[in-house]
Amino acid sequence: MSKILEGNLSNIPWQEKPLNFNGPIWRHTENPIIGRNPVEGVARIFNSAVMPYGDEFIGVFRGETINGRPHIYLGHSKDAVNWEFDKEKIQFVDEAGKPYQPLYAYDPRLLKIEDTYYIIWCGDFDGATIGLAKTTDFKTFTRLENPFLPFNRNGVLFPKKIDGKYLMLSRPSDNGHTPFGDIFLSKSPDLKYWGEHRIVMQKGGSGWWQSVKIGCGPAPIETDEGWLIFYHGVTGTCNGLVYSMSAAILDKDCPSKVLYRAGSIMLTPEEWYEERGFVANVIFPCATLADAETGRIAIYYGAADTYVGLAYTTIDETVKFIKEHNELGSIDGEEGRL
Ligand code: BMA
Repeated sequence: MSKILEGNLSNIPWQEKPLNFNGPIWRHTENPIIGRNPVEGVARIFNSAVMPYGDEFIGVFRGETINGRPHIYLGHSKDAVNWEFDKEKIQFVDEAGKPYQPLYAYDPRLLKIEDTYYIIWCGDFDGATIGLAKTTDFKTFTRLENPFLPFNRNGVLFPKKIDGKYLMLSRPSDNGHTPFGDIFLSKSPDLKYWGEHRIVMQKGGSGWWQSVKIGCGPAPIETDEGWLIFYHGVTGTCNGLVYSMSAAILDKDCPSKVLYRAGSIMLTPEEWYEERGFVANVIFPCATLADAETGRIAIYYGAADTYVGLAYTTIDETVKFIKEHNELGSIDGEEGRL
């Protein structure tokens, strides 16, 4: 039996694994939970992140506006399944309180470190890179310095400092649809100056599903095995890229070291809302809600760059799958300093 170390969340969405279903992750039966045209002026919501907030839930949502640019919208929910969205995108300010709006912002992640919530996204800085903002009340959103130079995507902060430092996973990339990409770790004493960069894991492996690139998904979950990360892996076909999801466990104290990594897919596009949409064949996880007491994990993922899907697993199912399919790449088990 494996354990999630923190956070009892008895009210997260949950459905039991269907009988005769063999996979480690099963879909919510009423998927997609967010359909097309969810808000006036927003054509699609996908690749989004949610968190508990008080007795309810809050989320930051990638809203693709009707002129094609993505921005981040705030959403509220009592049950984390049915969501209501603000009509206006989130308005960011700088540390002096002046408006400081990203030109675009996509694939947000959301997490809490100590008493502060952080939103991380991919935005413009003369090219795509990671944007970062903080809030304590979900009313004022203060943008911080951009952590990295372009080009970078899939920035994900750890929910806890290690040895007094903030940690961020990211995926250095290019100015297009990036035909490469590995996951790196960087550290910061203050969320402003980033360094001590390490490589965590590379694309590839004996399977082909993660042969083009990989990128971290939801914020890491602290477990008694180490840090559990769900991540996307991308393969190339003659009809374009296919995004699937799997998971790995990183060392508790030195998370650039991979302890176990599934060499096979946990969830891949199979349903109509994953195979059909603005970009077909995409499963792109950005958030989880986890309950330490029961070990239940609800996973939120973007489907076909068009919808939000919800899926379920447990810490035991996930750890068992990772260990049974364990396949470490050549540098995975190292600290990654090279
Ligand atoms: C990636 C990102 C994601 C998107 C995916 C599939 O490069 O832009 O936002 O879901 O491509 O189109």
